[in-house]
Amino acid sequence: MSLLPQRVFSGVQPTGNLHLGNYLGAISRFVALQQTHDCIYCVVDLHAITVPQKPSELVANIREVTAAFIACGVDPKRHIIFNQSQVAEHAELAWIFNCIARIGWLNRMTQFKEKAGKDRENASVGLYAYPTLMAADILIYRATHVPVGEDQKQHLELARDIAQKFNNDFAESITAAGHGDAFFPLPEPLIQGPATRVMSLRDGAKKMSKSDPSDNSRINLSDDADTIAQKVRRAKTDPEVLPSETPGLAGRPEADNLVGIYAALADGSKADVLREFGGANFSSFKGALVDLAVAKLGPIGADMRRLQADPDYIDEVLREGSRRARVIAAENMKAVKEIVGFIS
Ligand code: AQP
Repeated sequence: MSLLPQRVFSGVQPTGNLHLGNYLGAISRFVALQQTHDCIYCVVDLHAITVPQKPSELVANIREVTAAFIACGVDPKRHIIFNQSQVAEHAELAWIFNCIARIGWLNRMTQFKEKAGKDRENASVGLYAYPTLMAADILIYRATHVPVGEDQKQHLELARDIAQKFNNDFAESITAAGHGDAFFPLPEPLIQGPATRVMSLRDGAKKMSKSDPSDNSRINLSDDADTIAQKVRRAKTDPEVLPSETPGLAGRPEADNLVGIYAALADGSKADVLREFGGANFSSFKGALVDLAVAKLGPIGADMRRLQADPDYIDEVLREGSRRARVIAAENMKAVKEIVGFIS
């Protein structure tokens, strides 16, 4: 294997309603990894148009995600923040990966099945091919680690399969071009912490999601303190008190979810939370959760609003990040073209 430096890549779709799940499952992890890795964080706008988007809303949503990255603590000077459509190599490599990935592999993707629903014939080709573009997003930087929520695990496995098949199919050419016996690393998912799958506040069996028609199902990063308090107080629970140990959360999805959210916001574990709140009823636990959520998310929301009021600054961050991303992507794309046998 060639020895590649460790590099982190991840992305968030600019599809509006950025929520606590996106923060705890992904963006808060992005922030932590900055201390130990070179990081590239992408606003994946090409993915957003796999379902219809209004152009004016898409522009605002791209700026919202960028503002969220910065407000949560990603440093655009030390690391790279950019939007995907400014680096054409993502789409270029995705085409090559469309020719590597097998239809049978894509047919197994559960996110496509869920998002396309019953009207599958009418879903866009882009929605179906989404995972090959995601593999290209990661591998165009030869990234080694990808922080994501639980729901992206299957897509990451597909990215690894694509990298492996590319390395196998072109093994001779890879070696001849001086890249050792593998050009792409097999990217590792980093699915970490007590809130890798934050559930809806209205239904403990459903993932908290941007597209849930009920705004009460999620805490948006843009919610003010009163709204956060109202949503937490109205969150579905069960009639029991909180258990003192984690096995007591089994079969209690809503309780498990709120305890996981508290643990992640407090930078602790579910066991820590239950040590403190075991035996408490939900009204007192929810009171503590409101205080913690407002203390953590309030400043992020305020900073996002401040940043979004200065679109020129945000656009400059994206331009500069894209310029730096393009340097890495162009070099890797040049090597891929040589490996595949294109003249350039
Ligand atoms: N509920 C969640 N819990 C933990 N992590 C989550 N992520 C999303 N939802 C949760 C993680 O956030 C990152 C960015 O997600 P995305 O913007 O690419 O899109 P998504 O997963 O499709 O987000 P939604 O909210 O679920 O959107 P819709 O409603 O359109 O399906 C990813 O790392 C994801 O794992």
